[in-house]
Amino acid sequence: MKKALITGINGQDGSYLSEYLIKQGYQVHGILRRHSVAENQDVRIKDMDVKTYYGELTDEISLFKILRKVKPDVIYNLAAMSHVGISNELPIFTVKTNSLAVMQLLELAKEICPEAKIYQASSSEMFGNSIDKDGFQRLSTTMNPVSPYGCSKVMAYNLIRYYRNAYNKFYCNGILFNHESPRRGSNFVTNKVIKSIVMIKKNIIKKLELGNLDSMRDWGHSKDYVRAMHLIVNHKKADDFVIATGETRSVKDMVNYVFAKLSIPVKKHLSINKKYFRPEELKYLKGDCSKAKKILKWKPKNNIKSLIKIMIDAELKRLKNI
Ligand code: G4F
Repeated sequence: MKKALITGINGQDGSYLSEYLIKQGYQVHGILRRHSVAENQDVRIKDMDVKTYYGELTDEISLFKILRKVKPDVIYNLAAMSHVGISNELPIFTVKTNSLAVMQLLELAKEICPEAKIYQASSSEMFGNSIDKDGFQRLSTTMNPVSPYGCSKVMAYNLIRYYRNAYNKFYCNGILFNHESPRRGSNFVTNKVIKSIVMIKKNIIKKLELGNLDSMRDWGHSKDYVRAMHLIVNHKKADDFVIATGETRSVKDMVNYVFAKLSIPVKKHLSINKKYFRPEELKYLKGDCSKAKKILKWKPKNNIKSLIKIMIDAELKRLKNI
């Protein structure tokens, strides 16, 4: 049985990837960060057949011990300080976790499991406000990040490419555009909007407070994107790929759509709070995933409308069960 090690296994992507890899016949191992609320420690993976270890990417000793114990065939590095807004409050921690820790991981893997393939969770946030003339971002688009998070991910992206070339390793980047699901953290905009509007519908809360409504995002479903991760790692050549839907919508359109779907008037229930604005906003993302379509034969099964439906239904079900 092949062994996969997932950092960030209890995250949205880590949990979907675990399910997917188990179905593909992998033995799945994962690193769990200690959480002060014990119930939240492994909340997304608690019923899955995975082996977990307490660890922390910035704690190189824990990483060393886990790599030596598991000796993985493939490592999916999904752990990160993943909230762009919060990276402005925690810039040093963001860089330690998202960049320096990746270098530690690469150095340790080189010594302990030199044959292991590595997948790095790279991000469309790396492009910042660069857009090609045709309105897309792709591998050749200049990286011009506009947040500590974006900067930290550019470093990790380059480290993967450097180690791949310098040491002839099977290390790859998936540049994933925004991807959501019912398992998304509720401080990311899609899940915040959907949870709040469903709760307004149920008379549990009265208002939804948001920040910048003008930014545009290319939103896909996390389940589709973990499928792409596996394809990237199993392609015959180590390479980097953009994973996106190729469609973009403004936050405002997404919010209006969810309000309309639940037949609630927007004006009465939506307000803007400056505290959710970022020092510099990434205004527009639309990914060109034609390389993944052509080479990996990957394409997303969901679009923004099917994704929103899945997320609304899941939230309605969750509220019914509590
Ligand atoms: O949902 P978001 O927080 O996602 P963001 O910043 O695009 O980052 C996500 O996608 C990246 C890929 O491009 C990942 F790398 C990253 O880890 C993360 O998964 O915000 C989306 C947009 C932003 O423009 C934000 O300013 O929504 C805007 N927004 C407006 N009001 C808000 C809010 N975002 C959040 N989180 N909360 C608000 O109240």
